[in-house]
Amino acid sequence: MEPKPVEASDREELRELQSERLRETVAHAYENVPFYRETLDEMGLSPDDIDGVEDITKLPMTRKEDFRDEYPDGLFAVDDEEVARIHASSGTTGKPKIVSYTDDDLDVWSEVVARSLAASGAEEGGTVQNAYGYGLFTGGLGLHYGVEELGATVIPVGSGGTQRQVELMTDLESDVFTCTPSYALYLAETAEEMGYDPRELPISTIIFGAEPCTDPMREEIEERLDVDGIDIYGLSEIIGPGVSCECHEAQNGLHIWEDHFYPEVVDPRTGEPVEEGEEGELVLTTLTKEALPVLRYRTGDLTTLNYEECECGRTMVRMDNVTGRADDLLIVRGVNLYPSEIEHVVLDIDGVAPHYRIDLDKENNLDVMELTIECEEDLDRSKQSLEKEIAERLSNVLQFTPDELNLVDHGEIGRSEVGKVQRVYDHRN
Ligand code: DLL
Repeated sequence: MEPKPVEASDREELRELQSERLRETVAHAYENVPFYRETLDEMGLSPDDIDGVEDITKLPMTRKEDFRDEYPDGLFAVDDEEVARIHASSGTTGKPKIVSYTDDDLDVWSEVVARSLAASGAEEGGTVQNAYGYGLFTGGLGLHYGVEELGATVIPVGSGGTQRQVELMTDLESDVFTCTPSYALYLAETAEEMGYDPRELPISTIIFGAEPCTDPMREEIEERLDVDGIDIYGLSEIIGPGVSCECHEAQNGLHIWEDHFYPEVVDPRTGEPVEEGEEGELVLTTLTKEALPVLRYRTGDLTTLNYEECECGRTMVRMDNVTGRADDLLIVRGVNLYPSEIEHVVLDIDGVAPHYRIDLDKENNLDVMELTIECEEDLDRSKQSLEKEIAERLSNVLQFTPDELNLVDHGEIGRSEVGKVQRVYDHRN
């Protein structure tokens, strides 16, 4: 499907629209959210000081802790009667972040997810099988209403029940499957165990998100299931899935729907904007949210913005796929490492299956890291040679060798059918 006109806006016109919406958002937040009013007052800033997006860096940043401190509804900008829906995002610790939507917010959400689906190649009249969890998690219902908005058929299976997923997609000829990247691999394994050839399943596109997916992992998904793997990104605090999505034409960066979300990239240590094209932490401002306007939200996600024209015709900026978060950084005996860097090196090696876990511990006050990796089912080389290659590559590329490297057989690392995959287990505290 052709992009909607707004997706291919003239960038000057887009900037004007963003500026107008930013002014409205700041005024709305100031008038209706005591947290923002107090913060702006303390900074000696009035909404009138914000003329347009060029002034955005004057505004305060919002952090995850602010959601926790204002739990449950301190950041809401509308009365209870106007809230049409609540979702929540659970962190590993503490209270969940509660997020809310008015009817208009839900319309915007459906619209941006429908755009994402269209960008992925999904079509009106097609069939989308949705395997994101329904409930407080934004994945299930977020995708669901986007599919309806697109005019496709949604099969609301939700997460888990993998054999049933396989049977349903075969019987109902689903074209598109939506799930986390780790679940896409689990689907392939389950289909194989059931006697299907995963490449022969009817789905031609998998729209994956909610957790990081490195390039080798994406290749594995595309190869094993013979699909286009399309990355969709989003977070509850901003709206849910549908902040940005790849187009199937380029599959090279996720178009951010900039008429609703204003992106910046900052240095995660200082919060200062980075040079254009440099990597840093994504900061997002909502431009149209009513129930929960959010100014300059520190997402924690690391990315780069690319303003070059895209072959699909969309002019909206592309963000690099997110393979790490600023707080994912592992510091092991002073060496800084991201789990995604390890994944990148390891999954590129022949014989390695895309399942691994990292365990961190302390021994005699020293950090120790144990890396456990699964071998492919039909491993056609010796485990010793594989182990040697993994250790050498890690040492060459990352100047790092795990204290313990375990190669285990296919299926030995637990799979999770629901929720987000966990690969790092830090037992140090
Ligand atoms: O995960 C929303 C979502 C649902 C996105 C379904 C895509 C598909 P939260 O549970 O609030 O919302 O988690 C948001 O998940 O800050 C990222 O760290 C991570 N994340 C989301 N999408 C991606 C992605 C949903 N495509 C947090 N790649 C975000 C990497 C992602 N990380």
